[in-house]
Amino acid sequence: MAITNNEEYQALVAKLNEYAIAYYVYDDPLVPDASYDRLYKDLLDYEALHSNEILASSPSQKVGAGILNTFNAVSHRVPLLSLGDIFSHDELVDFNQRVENLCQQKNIEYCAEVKLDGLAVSIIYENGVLVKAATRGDGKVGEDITLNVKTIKNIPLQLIGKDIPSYLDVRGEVFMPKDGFLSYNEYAKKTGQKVFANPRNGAAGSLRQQDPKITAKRPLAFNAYFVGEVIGGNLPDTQYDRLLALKEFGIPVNTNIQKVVGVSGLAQYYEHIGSIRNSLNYDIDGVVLKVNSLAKQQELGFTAKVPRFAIAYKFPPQEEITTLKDVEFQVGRTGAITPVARLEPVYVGGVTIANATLHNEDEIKRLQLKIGDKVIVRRAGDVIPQITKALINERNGSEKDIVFPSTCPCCGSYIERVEGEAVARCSGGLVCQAQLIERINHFVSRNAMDIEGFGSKYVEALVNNKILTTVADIYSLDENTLATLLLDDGNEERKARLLGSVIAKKLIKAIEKSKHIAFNRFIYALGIREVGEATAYTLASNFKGIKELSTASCDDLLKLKDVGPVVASHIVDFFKEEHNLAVINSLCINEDAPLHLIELEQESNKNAEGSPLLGNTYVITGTLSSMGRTEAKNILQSLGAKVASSVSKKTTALIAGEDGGSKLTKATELGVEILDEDAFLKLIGR
Ligand code: D41
Repeated sequence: MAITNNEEYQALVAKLNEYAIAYYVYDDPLVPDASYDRLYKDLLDYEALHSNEILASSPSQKVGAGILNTFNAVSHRVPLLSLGDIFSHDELVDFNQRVENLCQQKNIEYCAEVKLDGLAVSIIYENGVLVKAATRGDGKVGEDITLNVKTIKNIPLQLIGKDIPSYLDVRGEVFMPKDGFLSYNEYAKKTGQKVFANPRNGAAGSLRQQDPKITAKRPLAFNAYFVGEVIGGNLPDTQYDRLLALKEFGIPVNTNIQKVVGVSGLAQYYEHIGSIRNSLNYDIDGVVLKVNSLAKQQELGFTAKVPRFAIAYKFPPQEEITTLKDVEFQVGRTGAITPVARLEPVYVGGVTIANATLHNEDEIKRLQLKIGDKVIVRRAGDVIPQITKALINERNGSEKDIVFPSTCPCCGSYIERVEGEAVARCSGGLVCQAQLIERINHFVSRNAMDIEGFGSKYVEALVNNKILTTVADIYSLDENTLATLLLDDGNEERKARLLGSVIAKKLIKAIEKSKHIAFNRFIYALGIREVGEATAYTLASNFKGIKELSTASCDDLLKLKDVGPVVASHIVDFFKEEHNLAVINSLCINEDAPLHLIELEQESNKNAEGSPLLGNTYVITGTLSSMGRTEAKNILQSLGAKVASSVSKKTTALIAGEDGGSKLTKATELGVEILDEDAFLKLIGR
């Protein structure tokens, strides 16, 4: 029964949407699959001939249209809050007590929900049509994932029912059901694609696709749990009834929601959900408890980040017993040597675990671990699995000691362990390949050498192709090498692409620009352990150049304020290492060295009155783009100023980064001088 005109077409779209809601949301199909398929084919036939009439709410739009090159930022009109969490009955009692006190009422009614382990999203419907969907992001600004969300089967593109609001912001969780996760992984294994470690990663990875057609093929689902904002219509005034109202509109809501009263009701719900947890077709990591009355919710309000009217009551982490087969040692990107446990694979909370981190040598000693031991592994949500206990009584005598290596498994350099520190590190500094990418990333970063456009993607490619073997190699890069370098842009669907000559030109220019650099920035760029920007600044203000600094003794360094014995020894050790010196020589000492370091005014030359900022008091607010607030505070203090946390009449000036907030208002009221970031940088002589 082919359709012939737009009126019939619109009716068919509405009908198919209703069928889809009955099937996916109510789990109660109105027609057999074959009938749906026939009607759907009619729809496609019509759309093929009338592409200008295709409705945004047509089910055909669910297969994934368009391509996302980047995910645009979306500002949430009403922020997406996070949830506070609790782990025990005592904390539950406290939570309820607080609510009772603030509402001055006993026997509070709650809406109890399962806590889905997925990703929070906001979906906007205007006059019943899905127009926008965004990730939570930082709560204020998320990413536009509309095209991807539209492909999720149980999300209606068009709402049904009466009294549909003109504007509706639905909050909920996108997740990957367990059955879909398992069958997707089967398929991925067969076709040589990446398998997901758990359903949550599956959901995250699928939502982050740039091609919605890929998202469309992933088994995702959505459950609504809150109304962020509503205009028009008349939604009920309790959380529970609102969720039912959403369901009336065709929006999927979890079936395990329940109204309960008081601590006993909450505790019973928690126990009940805990007991059916494994039989559910989705991962949950606890329950979410919300004061049911919206009026009370408003009365209770929010703390800085989380609502007072709701809490996540999490389940304890899950544990299993398995065997420790071996321990291997990995070199991290910062040189940290981490022991990794290889385990007899074991199923814990729906995920097979074959590896666990052991953190460091102390942890191995604390656990009294031996290879061959039976161990307890624990998985807590998304956290890396851990070994919590060795079952020492179960030993049979064949267990072997774990031997910590004395040299780096990557570069063979000596492994150092600083007294009082748990982490062992490769001393290979600027030469160890395992650390190189991280080192170069830091070296080129904004507050260091500030080589603009030198993204980590390029660094990785250049290191992997052995074009960069130390940071010094940056200055012998040429445009051709860069331009012809094959780069994988990380998109799983696209082939590696050529780094265009445009980017290469820009990069060469940026590298050129970095050749004249203030000494303090260069020191910071070297990535000496625990030498941040403030310490680098102190060093540059007390040593004329790299030669003076590199030959300074611990005693020389200890004379400087805010250089303690640990930092001093890191600095001395760094300049003792010959590999490091060779790199520094070729960067700025040898005759043809590329860098020209700009000397800072020396502390010893500054006027006898001491620092120019002595006696001044500053307050810092907002986000500075050139450094963190702590860094800014350290620098001000190193110049003799005080840094206070709130604005008063005594404040010399307020240093205001982006998004200043209430301190900015206060300073304006009090007539306190306000310095923007540029003025601040000038003040500290940058
Ligand atoms: O199932 C969930 N993961 C869930 C998350 C839920 N059932 N309810 C939630 N309610 C909220 C408030 C009360 C703040 C609207 C939440 C979340 N928030 C949430 N999820 C991630 C961040 C916040």
